[in-house]
Amino acid sequence: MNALWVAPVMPDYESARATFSWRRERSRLAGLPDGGINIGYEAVDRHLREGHGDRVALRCVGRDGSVAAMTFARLAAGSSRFAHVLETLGLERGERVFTLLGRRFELYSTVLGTLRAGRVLCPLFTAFGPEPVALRMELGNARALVTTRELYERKVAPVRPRLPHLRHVLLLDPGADPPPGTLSFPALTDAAPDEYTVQPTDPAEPALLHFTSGTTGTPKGAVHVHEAVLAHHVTAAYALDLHEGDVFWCTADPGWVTGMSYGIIAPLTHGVTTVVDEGDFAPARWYGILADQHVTVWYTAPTALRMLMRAAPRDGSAPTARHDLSSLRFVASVGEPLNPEAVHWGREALGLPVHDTWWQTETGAIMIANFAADPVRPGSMGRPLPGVEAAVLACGEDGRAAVTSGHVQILQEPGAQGELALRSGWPSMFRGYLHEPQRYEACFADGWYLTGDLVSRDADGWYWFVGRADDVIKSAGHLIGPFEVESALMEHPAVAEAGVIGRPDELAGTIVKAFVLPRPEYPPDPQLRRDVLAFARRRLGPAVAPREIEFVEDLPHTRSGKVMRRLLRARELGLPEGDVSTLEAPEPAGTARPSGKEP
Ligand code: 6R9
Repeated sequence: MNALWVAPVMPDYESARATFSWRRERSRLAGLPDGGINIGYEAVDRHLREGHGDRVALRCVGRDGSVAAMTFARLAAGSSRFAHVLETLGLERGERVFTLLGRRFELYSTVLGTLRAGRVLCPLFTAFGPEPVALRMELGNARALVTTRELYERKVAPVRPRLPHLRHVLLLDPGADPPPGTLSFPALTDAAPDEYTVQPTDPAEPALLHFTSGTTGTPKGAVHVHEAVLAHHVTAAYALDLHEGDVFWCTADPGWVTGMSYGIIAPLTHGVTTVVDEGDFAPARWYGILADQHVTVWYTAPTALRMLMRAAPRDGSAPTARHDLSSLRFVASVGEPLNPEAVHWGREALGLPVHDTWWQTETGAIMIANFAADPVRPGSMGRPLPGVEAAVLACGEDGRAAVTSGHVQILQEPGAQGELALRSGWPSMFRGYLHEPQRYEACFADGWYLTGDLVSRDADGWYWFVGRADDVIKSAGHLIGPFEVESALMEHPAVAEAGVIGRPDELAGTIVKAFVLPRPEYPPDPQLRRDVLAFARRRLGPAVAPREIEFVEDLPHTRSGKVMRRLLRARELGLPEGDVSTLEAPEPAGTARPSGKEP
């Protein structure tokens, strides 16, 4: 043993920031032998090149509790086969492969095979209904889809006529009588060679497409490029404290950006073991995984923590009394405000503080965090990571950063509230919204990316989340666009118009509530409410559909005809109504508008 060896020590925040440069960090990546950067290569090939193919990449925990370990070598072989399949099927570089899959080994081989082959991957939520699935595949021009038979039959087959460009549907479990127009994933991959050479990849080549929700219009397709992997890798070290030998568990759904950046990419680039839970949330199951898999670093969400808090045993005993959580070293949270109670609970129940991390689909990687080496400040999101420059910008009347002659105003005063902005130019910054260059441009001003979140910064530089500057709803960590929900509701024959808001909820943070103006011929009774709720759930899926519906006699509109969700929300919460100068005169009860859809 080398007597001079010392454990790597996390640098303190100030010195890490002072010496940081993205260009220098690039040496942490392996880089392709023939040039460029490829996410799939960094996640898989580099470990084989470095002689670590026999390390365990994934430990898949089945619904029945069975555990299957996959080495990096097996992951390389599985993803190589899928990369060959894409080429055999004739997919061109840059064309899009969609997944509608839960966490399982084939998800990893599909994602990594797609990235290694230079095709673009777009993950969808399995909790989406047919409507959100179809809309995203239409917008994203999906060429291939990998899913299961059950999900295909329920969510894709009914909308397939809308998807003429969807050439190949690969089913993991086609069965003896496969549905027409589908291919067998196992048959195709079994027949493919298990070695694949990643071609030179331009660091600025598109790699991932993630749909996220805005206030108006269709979902936004955020495009990410291969060099994003540098930010995935570096932030996992700084904000999640990932080190060689760790067992990492990220509970995020693979349809969400967190499930991709930190559920798949970042831990693999570090060569650590990732726990893949194929089952659903249940407190005993989760504690069991933490204990039995000897998880060392755990990345989860406030809603999950609140559910665990609620499930605490009545006798007041800590979960550590039943489950050995002694391997757990680091806990982090993302996606919604982390209430101080959850931080305190973590300290008491798990014996560790919970580190908050803030980021967005658009930022691709963690930007602000209770830095791994720092003591946690409960209630604060933390400070900008090394390589990230943040600011609080003064807002105008509309509640968004005010831009005057192309310039923004940075608020220096501690505690002042404004819009959170990030100096543009980090590697995982999104490079466009699909088909919407203007919407993309509108996110930037004066060299800053405007996040749409309201924050304040204290005298020591810690950031505190205040709320969103727009109407987008965050429920159980997932963004929901009110417009998408309103449009689906209005497809119901009884609905003349709808306005959708987020209502605070103890468990999910926020739930979706819809105010519905029924058509005059439909009496607004409990039966209609149940009917509209069920209709929305079928169309949108449980992740997006409203949980509550209130029938109203009119909805407040702006003079330009948009439903004033802000006012609905203020009324619901008993808040001051604020500026209502653009409010239109109320309509006579029951007057149906021709369409509440925006232009
Ligand atoms: C990764 C992810 C982004 C929005 C973001 C903000 C909210 C995320 C948060 C948080 C308070 C945190 N958000 N992290 N709010 N504290 N630590 O969540 O991406 O789904 O695009 O959502 O989520 O409002 O703007 P995405």
